[in-house]
Amino acid sequence: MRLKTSSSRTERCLITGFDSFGKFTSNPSQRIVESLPEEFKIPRTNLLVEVDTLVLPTCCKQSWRAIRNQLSKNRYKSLIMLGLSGGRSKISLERYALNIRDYGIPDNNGHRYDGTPIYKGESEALKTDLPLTDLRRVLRGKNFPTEVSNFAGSFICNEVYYHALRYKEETGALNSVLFVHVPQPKELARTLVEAQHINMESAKSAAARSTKALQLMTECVQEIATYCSKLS
Ligand code: PCA
Repeated sequence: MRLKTSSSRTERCLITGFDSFGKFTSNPSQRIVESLPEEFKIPRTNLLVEVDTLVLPTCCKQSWRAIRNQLSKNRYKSLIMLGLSGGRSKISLERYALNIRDYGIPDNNGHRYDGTPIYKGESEALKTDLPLTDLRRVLRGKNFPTEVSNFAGSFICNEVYYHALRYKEETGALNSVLFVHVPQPKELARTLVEAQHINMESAKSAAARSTKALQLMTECVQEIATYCSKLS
């Protein structure tokens, strides 16, 4: 049940993850969205954030269709999309989406593209207007290992990001749009151990460390939703 006091202001946020794809048997972005609370209050404010989530099929057609359909149902202030980037060791705030489909592997429905535009004749790249270096400062200040990335790849994550930034430009409907690539929990755990992160002290086994890393990513996503919800 969603609770609301009369003096609180509510901001809606849509947060999406992807199902497993390619050689990956699970996708941390899915596990993160499944662990997020339905709503949370931002401390020391009267702001309540309502969180809707979607787990998207890793398919060029179905993924954006599902997001657009959900966007048409409610007035969202923020759209935060998550996806796995296998090779990374930190949480990446993506700055750009490219107008390109250049898949190294087929998507989950067998679609494959080799360097074709998503929208013919449109901008080569779109950029989020969120102040990413400030967001990174805030997140690092809370001990989340975060980086700004200038390349979201050329597969489905890049593609939904391009669609979403274009949708924001065309409709003006969203205040914030951001794509966040997350690492594998065990990679983030390694980063946290190397940084002697306080969260890792009590985790003795590799499995316990991965669980902690996943929890930390979920908290980080909540911080990103907080940041976006506070922006005017
Ligand atoms: N990562 C892929 C697609 C789904 C996901 O989680 C990507 O980076 O495009």
